[in-house]
Amino acid sequence: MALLTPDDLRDINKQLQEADSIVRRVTGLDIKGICKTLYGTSPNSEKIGIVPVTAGNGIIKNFSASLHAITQYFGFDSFVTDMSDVSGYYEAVQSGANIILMADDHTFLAHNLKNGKIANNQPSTGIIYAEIASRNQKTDSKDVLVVGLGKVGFPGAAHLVHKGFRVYGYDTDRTLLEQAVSSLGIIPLDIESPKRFSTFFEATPCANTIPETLLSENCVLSTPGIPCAISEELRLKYNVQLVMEHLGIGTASMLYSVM
Ligand code: NAD
Ligand code: 2YH
Repeated sequence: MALLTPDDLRDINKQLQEADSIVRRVTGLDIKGICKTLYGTSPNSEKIGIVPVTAGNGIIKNFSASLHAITQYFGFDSFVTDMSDVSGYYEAVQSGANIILMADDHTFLAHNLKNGKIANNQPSTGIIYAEIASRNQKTDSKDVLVVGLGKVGFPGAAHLVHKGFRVYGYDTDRTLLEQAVSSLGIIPLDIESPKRFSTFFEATPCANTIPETLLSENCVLSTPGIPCAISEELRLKYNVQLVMEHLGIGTASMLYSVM
């Protein structure tokens, strides 16, 4: 699993502001508005405890600080514990946290201690990026292409199917693609006879996963995938409306889903 790097998290406030502005342009709602309509929840004085975790590859410089900045950006009361791991968890609860945010190399979770709800970053991220794609205001087409059907992509594809979209899918892993076709009823993308899409949801850890032959002018690409699915050259050539941010949108989705 790809780990975030301190570089991915540089200027997180600027990344969030830019993401908010493009999400507004594409959907007519800001990130908070998307979360509210998606989950039907709103913050209600929750206090968030962010616990650094040293397991596996250890602390990622800027990770906890970025979660702090993200939670503050979305208007939550939050703090980072001085201690890490189990001691940090104890400190968070003792200091009055109702929601715990913590991540190791495999799982990034939000756990609401008041109502017991728990969220995993991967499906939460997939669902919100898919929701943003589904709200592309520039098209009436119900066709959407999902590239990458892993732990983020599959739940996003399922969300789009559930919302009534005609979902085309592609994954280099044939088994995952076949599973998505049989369990969700998505249409496997025919690489031999490409079709142009106005809406894309991409969730892979690879660059250049969307070839030029699929792009249409002013299309929306909603992607949590790192690195970016298209080159800067293609983005400019097709005026692609790119929603891509490294941590905040997925974290907001987790938090609103556990309220
Ligand atoms: P995953 O490994 O579970 O799934 C990735 C899928 O992409 C795999 O099924 C793989 O076969 C497929 N794939 C790889 N190359 C491909 C290609 N060229 N064309 C089509 N499919 C291809 O990973 P994941 O947990 O779903 O994460 C996906 C990406 O999302 C990663 O880059 C991860 O770092 C990123 N991510 C970002 C955020 C965020 O907030 N921005 C949150 C979670 C994950
Ligand atoms: O970045 C990650 C993993 N890819 C899991 C997230 C799922 N998308 N984990 C962050 C690890 C943070 C570290 N343990 C810390 O600083 O607390």
